[in-house]
Amino acid sequence: MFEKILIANRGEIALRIQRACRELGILTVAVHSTADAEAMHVRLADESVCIGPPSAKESYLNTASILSAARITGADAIHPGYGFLAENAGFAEMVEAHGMTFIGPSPEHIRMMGDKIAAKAAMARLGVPLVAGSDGAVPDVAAARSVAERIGYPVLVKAAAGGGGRGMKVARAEHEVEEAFRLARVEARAAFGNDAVYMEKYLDRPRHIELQVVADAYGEVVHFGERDCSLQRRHQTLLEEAGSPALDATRRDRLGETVTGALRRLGYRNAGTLEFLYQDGQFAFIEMNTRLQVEHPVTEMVCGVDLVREQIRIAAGDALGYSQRDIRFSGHAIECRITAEDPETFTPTPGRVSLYHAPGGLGVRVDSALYVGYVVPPHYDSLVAKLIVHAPTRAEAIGRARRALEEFAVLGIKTTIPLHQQIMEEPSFQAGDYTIHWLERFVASGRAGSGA
Ligand code: MV4
Repeated sequence: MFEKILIANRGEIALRIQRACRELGILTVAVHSTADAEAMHVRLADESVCIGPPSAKESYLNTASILSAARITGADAIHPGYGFLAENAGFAEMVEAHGMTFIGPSPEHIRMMGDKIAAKAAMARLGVPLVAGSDGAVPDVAAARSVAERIGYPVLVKAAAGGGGRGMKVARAEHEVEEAFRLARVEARAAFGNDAVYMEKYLDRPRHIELQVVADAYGEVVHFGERDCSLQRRHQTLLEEAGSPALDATRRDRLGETVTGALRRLGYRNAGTLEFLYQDGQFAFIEMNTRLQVEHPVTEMVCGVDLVREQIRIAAGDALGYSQRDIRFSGHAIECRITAEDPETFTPTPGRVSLYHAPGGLGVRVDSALYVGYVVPPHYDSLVAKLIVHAPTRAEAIGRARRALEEFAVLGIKTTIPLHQQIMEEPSFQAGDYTIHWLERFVASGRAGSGA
């Protein structure tokens, strides 16, 4: 097992990884920008190294600085968390070239899944269902027209290097294809330096459901069920659930079997998440994330597993030591992402936290790096806390979330806590009746306002 892990991240996820390390008896090294000198992840680590100025590019994305920090402190592995360098295949290679272990998949698999065309081709070959679309990259407008003709309108043009919605354009009829194709290409080139695009049939009211997988270095692959991440606005997820209100155990098992079989044949290792669109009872694979995700705690609560511990054990060469039939799903979990934003306008509100009181009690978990007197810096993601509730049924989980949100006190900055409280009161949310468009409409309806 490793003796010392450098955690190349900040905030709640850096703390989350430190906690797993400590329980495994592993020392931790925090890295931080000058803006994060007083941050909780620095205070709680065994050692810390300043790696640069506030801008992420010069600190948390500064590979040279992070690798030297690892060298100097004698770390034998690096955990990247999510975001920043988590899906950077070149960084994973550099870590290994410096004689350390990257806690994640192989650089080859990170690179493959970063190219959405390659990822889809691999999954198609392995029997995972896809949306109807182009067979690989679409070279020009004429080819785009003929794909659209074959699959039917509306269609989406997507960037191969995309994700998060950038470089994605819809065409609802033939006269819109040329513009969609050109805009997607231009946006993709500007955002990713790669203008390859592909096409899919546009699904108009899908849910976003993802499957958590974990694989060891010896071919054992298991899944820990699905998460429903449909409640999002402008590609930022606000709330996640495990399991999905739209699935039953039979559908989950069937999808899980297809996916674990595929990843076994691919030789995938460590944790990963396959993203699907789910509409009219059909799954369509869209992307695979080769990292630990923000919303991993809902899976941990329903499966009773420590996913970060599993990532570390696998990277150290441990066998999983259990198989799919040992995994049980118990109850329902909901995560509310609490960000330092105005709950009505979504404008970031960095500043000093003057009071902080986290909820507790049965089935309540809070992952946060906040404390009284902490100043939320303006330079990074605005996520400041995750409230995770777990209960025997979904209705009880909603009741528990309501109670916990009421107890939660964060003063000095605005947060999205009131918005979460309003969502919990909405009958269609309570019924589990929502798609990826639900939150946008809820916010537009004014029911998310302060007067509701
Ligand atoms: C789609 C889609 C509808 N049809 N693909 C958005 C970002 C990227 N991760 C995939 N995305 C979508 N792909 C087809 N064929 C709708 C979306 C989409 C979406 C997907 C998941 C979560 C939130 C979303 C918000 C808007 C659009």
